[in-house]
Amino acid sequence: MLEVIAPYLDSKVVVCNLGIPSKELYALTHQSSNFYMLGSMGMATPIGLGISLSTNKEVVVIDGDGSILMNPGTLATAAHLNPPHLTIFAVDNSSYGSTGEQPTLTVSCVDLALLARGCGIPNVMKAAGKKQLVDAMKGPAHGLKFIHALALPGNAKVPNIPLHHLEVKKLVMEFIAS
Ligand SMILES: Cc1ncc(C[n+]2csc(CCOP(=O)(O)OP(=O)(O)O)c2C)c(N)n1
Repeated sequence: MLEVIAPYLDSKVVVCNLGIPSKELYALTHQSSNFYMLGSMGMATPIGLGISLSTNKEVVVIDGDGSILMNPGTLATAAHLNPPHLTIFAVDNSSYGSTGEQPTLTVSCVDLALLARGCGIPNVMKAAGKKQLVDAMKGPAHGLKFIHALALPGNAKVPNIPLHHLEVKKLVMEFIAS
């Protein structure tokens, strides 16, 4: 799935969920503005929100269903603060993919798009398949966006990221300040 949206991440600050998604993003399309989350499950969207409130640059958060469900109140905070250049791309593979594909509650009772709408996020899109994912990434140009991206469970085989976390932080901060 990330390979479909990779062309739309160019020159944006990208805050990526921990585990396999970050490794996949690094392997696909590394850039100095990619913040690869390490360890802090549930913190990709809060960190992306904080960054988007302090810069005019476009910010994309790549989050996961398990992580969002750990910290769902952040969606309400994002809606309330309503930063104009933030996209939350929620990869919903209905599982904690990075730790062995244990099912999350999106299998049974939670619809992340409805959750985002209920929290007050103005632009909420559900996307499955290449065309819908691309359309969702392309527009609308302005305003807080939440893309509920439906994915099948299963991980790409990707190596570890050969960067120290402090180096990652430094590069992202330099990009934001540039
Ligand atoms: C507080 C905390 N609990 C558990 C973990 C272990 N952990 C790391 S990634 C992950 C799964 C994340 O699932 P999801 O957000 O759905 O993303 P996916 O891996 O499926 O892409 C878990 C449970 C952690 N890092 N921190």
